Amino acid sequence: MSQTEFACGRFRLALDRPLVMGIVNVTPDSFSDGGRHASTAAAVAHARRLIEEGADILDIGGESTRPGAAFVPEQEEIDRVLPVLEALLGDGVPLSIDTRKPAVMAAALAVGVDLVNDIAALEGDGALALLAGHSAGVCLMHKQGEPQTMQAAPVYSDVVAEVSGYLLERHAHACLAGITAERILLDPGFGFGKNFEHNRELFRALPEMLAQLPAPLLVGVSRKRMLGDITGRAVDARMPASVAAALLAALAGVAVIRVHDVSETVDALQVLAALQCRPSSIR
Ligand code: 8Y4
Repeated sequence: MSQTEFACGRFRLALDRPLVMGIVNVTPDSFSDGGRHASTAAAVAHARRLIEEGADILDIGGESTRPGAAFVPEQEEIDRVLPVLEALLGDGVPLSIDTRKPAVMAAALAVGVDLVNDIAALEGDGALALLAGHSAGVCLMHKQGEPQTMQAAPVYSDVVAEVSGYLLERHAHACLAGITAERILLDPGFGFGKNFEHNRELFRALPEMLAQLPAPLLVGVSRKRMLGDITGRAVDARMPASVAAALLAALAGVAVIRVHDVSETVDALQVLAALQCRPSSIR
């Protein structure tokens, strides 16, 4: 039986349709006015627009994981994201914190964040125990290597087996630590230490991964390079490709789709739900 609900903090989300997670990046302030008002206000305004567009979850991050991005000290990351979380806690939408630093997770959990989206799958010191003491959901993601260097020369003998094996192992660790299974999402981590062929193999294997793994899946391909590899488009022209990929992920049975373009993705998923057809041989 596949899971019908995902428990995360204040919410129990029904999994009878794919959920849309909207991306909110909190960018650093220029400090020209000595304060943090501008970046907080911009992130909160963007988040509220995504809610109006139909986002089911907001994923709030204060550290860029793109190759070449500068390291963000943990207090700086906390100072960026906490005011945004606090401003949005009354908006009625589950809030996710995108971080791999346990200190940032702790600060976000203390103010009531509903989900921890960790690209390091709670491998950080104390992260598993920290989450075990809260009711927040967790997303455990696979990556190979570290964001700075992971795209140099990723190597797998069987990418689907290795990613699935890792996710199964992190799921078991989380459960043993006391995080209940209903709170866990798994994510193959598209683009994180994977070349185009690796990403393609993983994407095409989503239905079998879903059948074999013990938790619902989250997928993030929005605007990523794999879509540039396919279409030849620059990052700011990858919305249609991102919507197409989101639709395919939904068809495969993915539970949560992490996207920049919420309005367009929600429209596409509504069309899918209304008009989805299959060959009559399947029924
Ligand atoms: C353009 C825009 C090009 C964004 C690249 C990117 C995932 C994630 C990221 C993911 C989960 C990104 C935080 C990378 N990707 N979390 N985070 N799954 N769970 N790159 O696939 O968006 S950041």
